[in-house]
Amino acid sequence: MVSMARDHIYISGLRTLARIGVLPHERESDQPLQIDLDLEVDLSEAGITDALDDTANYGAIAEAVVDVARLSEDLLLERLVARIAERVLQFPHVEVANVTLTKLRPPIPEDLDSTAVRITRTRVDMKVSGRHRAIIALGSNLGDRVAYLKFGLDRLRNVVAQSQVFETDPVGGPDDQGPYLNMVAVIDTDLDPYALMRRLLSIEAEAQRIRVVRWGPRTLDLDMLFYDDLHLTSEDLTVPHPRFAERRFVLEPLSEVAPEFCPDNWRNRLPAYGVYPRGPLADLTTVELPIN
Ligand code: A4P
Ligand code: MG
Repeated sequence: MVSMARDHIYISGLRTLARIGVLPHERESDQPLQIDLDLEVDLSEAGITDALDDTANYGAIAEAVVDVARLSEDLLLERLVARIAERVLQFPHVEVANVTLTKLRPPIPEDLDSTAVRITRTRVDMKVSGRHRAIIALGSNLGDRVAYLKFGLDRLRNVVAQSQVFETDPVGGPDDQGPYLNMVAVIDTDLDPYALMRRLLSIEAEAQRIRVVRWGPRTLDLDMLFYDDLHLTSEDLTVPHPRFAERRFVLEPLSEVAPEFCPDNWRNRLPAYGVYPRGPLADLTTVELPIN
């Protein structure tokens, strides 16, 4: 079974002075705090592109977090730590923020080293969601096709709607190609269309690495059908996908999640060929499905 990679960026031992606390003397002078961040970020793209835009910039995050603490007038660590998490989640690519906030010299008589609070917040908790909506077609005709579709959906993240799975006769390509499983997913994303295309290609590359098949058909094909209402034609990317309107294996699942994007009268206009509904992906566990 394919598992989802969770990557981390750590920012440890970030120290600053801040006005925090409920006691009278704590309201009058700053005291030392330590901030430790454990951020979940998808680093697979930056691992390929070597581009700072494809990761979370830890220098900028550290600076922003220290600013939040320095300007604090909060009474409780709980309040300040929540505001720090919120600020961190505003940075692109950060999916989950684990934030520990430590009072290095807590004003209590007992003999102790420090006191700390630790919280975990996600983009969903903070209602920071992608500002764009994209529709992705998934296809697989090699190996454990169900597992590849599940892997693709896992890695796409922020899936807001998904069609059922269709088993479909291959269109074009070599004669001896096996049947495909096809489906369509609607996702929220904060990536621009080019970055999203790079993400799709890197997910495809990861899927192909799972089973070593040389020169074989694809384990996972991810096509960007739509990105908001954008129309774009360039060397690397054409949106809407140039061939979506001619393909029953795309339109059947698309009609379940976004019928408004299907061309008029497509069911009557397109030649009939094998597209067989197989039910929701979550219900499919078989490695290879029969064609009928
Ligand atoms: N590219 C440009 N625009 C896009 C876009 N909107 N979405 C570029 C995805 N890719 C886009 O794609 C080649 C390049 O197209 C990418 O590097 C990207 O920069 P690819 O996926 O490597 O090429 P491909 O998929 O082998 O070729 P093509 O012509 O795109 O094929 P399709 O359209 O993806 O069709 N039969 C059934 N039953 N089910 C299928 O899923 N799929 C195909 C492949 C053929 N027959 C099928 C199925
Ligand atoms: Mg393709």
